[in-house]
Amino acid sequence: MNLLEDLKWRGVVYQQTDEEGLTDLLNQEKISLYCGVDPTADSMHIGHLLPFLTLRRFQNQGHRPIVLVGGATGLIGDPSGKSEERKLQTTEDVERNVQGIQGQLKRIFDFEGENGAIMVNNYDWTSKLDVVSFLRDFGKHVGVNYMLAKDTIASRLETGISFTEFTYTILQAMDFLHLYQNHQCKLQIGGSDQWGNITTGLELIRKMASEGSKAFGLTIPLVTKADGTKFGKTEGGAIWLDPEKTSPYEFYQFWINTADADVIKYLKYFTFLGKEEIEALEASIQEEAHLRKAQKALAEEMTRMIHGEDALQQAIKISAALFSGDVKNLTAAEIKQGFKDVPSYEAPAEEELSLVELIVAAKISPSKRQAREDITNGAVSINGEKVTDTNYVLTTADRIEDQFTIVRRGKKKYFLIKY
Ligand code: 383
Repeated sequence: MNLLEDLKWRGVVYQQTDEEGLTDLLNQEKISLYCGVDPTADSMHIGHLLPFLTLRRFQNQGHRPIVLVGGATGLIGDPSGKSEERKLQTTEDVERNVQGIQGQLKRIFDFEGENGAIMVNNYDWTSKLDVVSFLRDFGKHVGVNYMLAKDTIASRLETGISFTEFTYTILQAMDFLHLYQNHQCKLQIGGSDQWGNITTGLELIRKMASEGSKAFGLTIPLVTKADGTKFGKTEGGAIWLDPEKTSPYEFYQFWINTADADVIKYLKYFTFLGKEEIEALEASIQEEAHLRKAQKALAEEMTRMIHGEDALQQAIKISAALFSGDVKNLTAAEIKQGFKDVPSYEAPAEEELSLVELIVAAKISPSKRQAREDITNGAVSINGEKVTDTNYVLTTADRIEDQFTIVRRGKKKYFLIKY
């Protein structure tokens, strides 16, 4: 399977501007190609991953990826896919966000060697341009009627669009032209929402670059879920790549919880596992779905890729401890990750605390009577060990690293006591 065949098998090709031409080009030479992201937050989320992982697949086949962070475009705001005008970000916010996102992208690509990745920021060439040159050198080549016909602009004509956002597509087109002229970049890839911006770039290259110049665009489908809900969102919001925003354990849990109906598609989209491995996992869903081998493979590949091997092993350890109830060997750092969404209670400073009083104060049981009953029934455990003595007194020995006591009531209800 060559690269484009592999991409098609994975289902990551949505639209191409010239399929035959690109196929020929890739058969003939190793190219440079790019994908961009705007610094609208200080971290990317998993909605950004697919285009960049696709870019990485090109690198694995010897092509050179150019990773663009939009320090300039982030100050303007892409109207694509947005039904309302965006709020302008401050320059300080954008600068901070550029740093965060560049750090994450650095980990996805290989910057060494013959086809080492290049990281660029469009602020470097856009900010130097004066308004007269912009209008004369670039604006003159892009027809307003051509722009108005773009879905992303047309869809905003009723609700309104500022001149600022209207102009956005020209800025992205200037990037493609700049990279074409300075880095021989011949292909831009992006999500399907980027089709309009990518084709404006091709238009500008056709008009402004030297004769015989030719560039290409390829878009990647929107990631969907079989049940129709939005991919990448949980009750807690987006799944971020930043471990401070979404812990590696939560990240691992997100992928582990993928439905059988989606998991093969996601293995193809997001992992670098090959056809045979993925087909074997597909067979295991038919034959032994309860083992959830495909989900485990997906969660492991993704957590290792984004957070590294140690964080993956921690996530597996936390998941196993929470599943079995055997939580006593968790470290305080692991507890912080695994019990983020669990109700917690700030314990008073005393060294000794009566268990009955504590579980009432922490609202684990509604009354002292109920608390005693729960304890005698064997429904309460401390750090994974059942306690049936209603006179039990918690001491510092019950604190994990002096910071936490884990209380469980019933089979699955966890509470965290903090000191
Ligand atoms: C800016 C300047 C360029 C090329 C691209 C850009 C960014 C682009 C954009 N992309 C989205 C973003 O930044 O707004 N105008 O959030 C998302 N991308 C990728 C992919 C996606 C798109 O970063 O579909 C999802 O992740 O293209 O929504 O010269």
